[in-house]
Amino acid sequence: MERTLIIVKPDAVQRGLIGEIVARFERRGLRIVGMKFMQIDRQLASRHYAEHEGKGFYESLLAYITSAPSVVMVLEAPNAIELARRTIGATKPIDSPPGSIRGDLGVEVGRNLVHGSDSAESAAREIDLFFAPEELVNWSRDVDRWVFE
Ligand code: DAT
Ligand code: MG
Repeated sequence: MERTLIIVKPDAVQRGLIGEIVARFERRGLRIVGMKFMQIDRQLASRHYAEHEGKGFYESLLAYITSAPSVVMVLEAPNAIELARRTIGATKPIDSPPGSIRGDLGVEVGRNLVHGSDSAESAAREIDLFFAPEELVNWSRDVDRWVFE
């Protein structure tokens, strides 16, 4: 089992797309083990996006992610990180195929709706940033045997 951190970003929340986006991960079969509604502050945002510090888009990225509430969640499945990244699409909506979240719902890279961890190391780091261990629920679904082999 693998875990990944997903953020339904402020533009998606403002556009009323929380349900649409969560439903895509749910329908795909990923199991939700943590979820919260929060406004990310600058300190947390700068830690989350530390790898992008110094890049041209860094300041606008922090302004965007802190501008309004987000939904942050941890999803679980075999290969959850790659599954979620493919469900999300490419970084730029214009490069994202129809059927992906960014390909169906997005226009601009600075309003790309959703974040997903890009590696096992990032996932561990990001989950630890956003969730205390007791906020994550270890559980199984009755349907798991029809989703996971
Ligand atoms: P991803 O969100 O697909 O993992 P990333 O980690 O490379 O992409 O970048 C984080 C966010 O920063 C991305 O979702 C949008 C923004 N961003 C990335 N590259 C950008 C660029 N060239 N111009 C503007 N914003 C960019
Ligand atoms: Mg990234």
